[in-house]
Amino acid sequence: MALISKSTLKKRGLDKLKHKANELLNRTLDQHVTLAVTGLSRSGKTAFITSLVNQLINEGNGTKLSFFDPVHNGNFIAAKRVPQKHYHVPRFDYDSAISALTSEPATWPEPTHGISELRLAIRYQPKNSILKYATDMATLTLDITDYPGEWLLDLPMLKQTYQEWSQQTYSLMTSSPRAEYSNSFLAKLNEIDPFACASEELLSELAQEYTALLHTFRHQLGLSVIQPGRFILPGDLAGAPILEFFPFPGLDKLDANDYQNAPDDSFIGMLRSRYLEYKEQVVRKFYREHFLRFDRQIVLADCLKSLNKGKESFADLELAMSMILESYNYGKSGFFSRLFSPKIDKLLFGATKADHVTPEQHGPLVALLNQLIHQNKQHLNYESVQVKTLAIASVKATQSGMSKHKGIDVPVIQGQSIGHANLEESAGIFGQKITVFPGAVPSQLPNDDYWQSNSFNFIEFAPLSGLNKQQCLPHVRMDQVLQFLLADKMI
Ligand SMILES: Nc1nc2c(ncn2[C@@H]2O[C@H](COP(=O)(O)OP(=O)(O)OP(=O)(O)O)[C@@H](O)[C@H]2O)c(=O)[nH]1
Ligand SMILES: [Mg+2]
Repeated sequence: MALISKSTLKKRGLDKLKHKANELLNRTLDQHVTLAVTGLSRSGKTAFITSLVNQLINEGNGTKLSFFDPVHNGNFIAAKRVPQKHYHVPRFDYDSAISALTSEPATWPEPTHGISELRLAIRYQPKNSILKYATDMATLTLDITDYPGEWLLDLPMLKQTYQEWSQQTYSLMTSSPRAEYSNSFLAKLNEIDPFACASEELLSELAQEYTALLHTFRHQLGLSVIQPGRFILPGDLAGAPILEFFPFPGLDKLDANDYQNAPDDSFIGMLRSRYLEYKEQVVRKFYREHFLRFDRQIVLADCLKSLNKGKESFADLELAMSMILESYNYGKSGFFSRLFSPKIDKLLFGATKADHVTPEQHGPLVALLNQLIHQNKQHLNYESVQVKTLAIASVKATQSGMSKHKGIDVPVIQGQSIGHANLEESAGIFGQKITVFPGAVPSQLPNDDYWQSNSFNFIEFAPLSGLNKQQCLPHVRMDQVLQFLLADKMI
């Protein structure tokens, strides 16, 4: 048996001690950010997270993150996926999304329907902070959560009684463009005696009809104000009786005492108690279990699709944005601060799919999104939440250039069409490589004159072909997104 000298033993002991000290140091020095990504359905959340992860894990492989200081200054080392923190939350399916985008032919990732999570460990070399004296490699743990913006639309319900919510929803359902679709449902409700003993079967049937209407508002009319948000994106609550209620007309005309004393098994009693239960078990629970954990938030908005759908769709997006922003409006006097105390310190608004318009339209697109969030944004600034707005394309699907039209140079984009946002106009352009000037984005909230004299030619494009998993996806301003959301944690 070989003898180990005293000095070797001493050295081993010292190494062990050093390793332990380093480990301890790293544990205390390591940074952590919980980043939440939200936006209404189809706003581009999955594409965004996929691109963000792809840019970070492939850094160095043809990456173009010039505006992200850790990369620009050379202190970014590497990023990798690591097991997520919360095992009860579904995993964000990066592999399927990146496989779709890099397959031949390339396709967009499938729609998702609830909350999901992914964790990245980002290694970097501290250069400026106090960390540089202690260690030459630190880790930023980034937890990313994807959740539907529709869930934020429910927040205002927390301060409404069932009666108030019914009245507000009823007035939406009896105005254009919802009225035409809601008439027959509302006529059925008018036939019901609110104090009669409730039939669970009928309640469930009517709730399904109401849910179908919400789907029509969202997908056919392109509207954004959908309440309750879980009805169209139920997650694991699909089919649960807590999602079986709906607004009831004429509650303001009932005798207040009769309404208050309506028994729990009456029609109105049952609707009311499910509404209260929904607020407690679904809305409040989401804020308590998830929202309060978030450090930073990006809200994605597809302004172009709403512009393309027309005046009513755009007005509805405006209303939805103001409802969503209530969740961030938690200054000292805000309604939200009385319920919860969130800790978000940076809030980014992204106008997505900016590659659908020519580059000189990005300025107006940002200006337009700024207008949409204007009032709230000022309030948030005042309350020291740092806010920024950017026009981005998570996965750039077009090339931009110039083309001659009647002897004049016009900016154009080129890509492979997968259809037109207005379905009836899709025929004939499917799968074709097309070159278009899709239209000018108004930099102000559009007025009636705009809607009469302008049209927007928004075409959906397939992802570019020939993309590779080990390379960075083409993008617009994802580096600026990373700079705003992460750079200050990596100095
Ligand atoms: N051209 C272009 N299209 C995009 C981009 N991001 C998203 N899209 C389009 O928008 C669609 C929806 O994107 P997703 O990322 O699935 O949106 P989502 O918000 O996750 O949608 P849900 O999961 O249904 O809520 C895609 O299928 C693409 O057609 C982008 O950067 N550029
Ligand atoms: Mg999704």
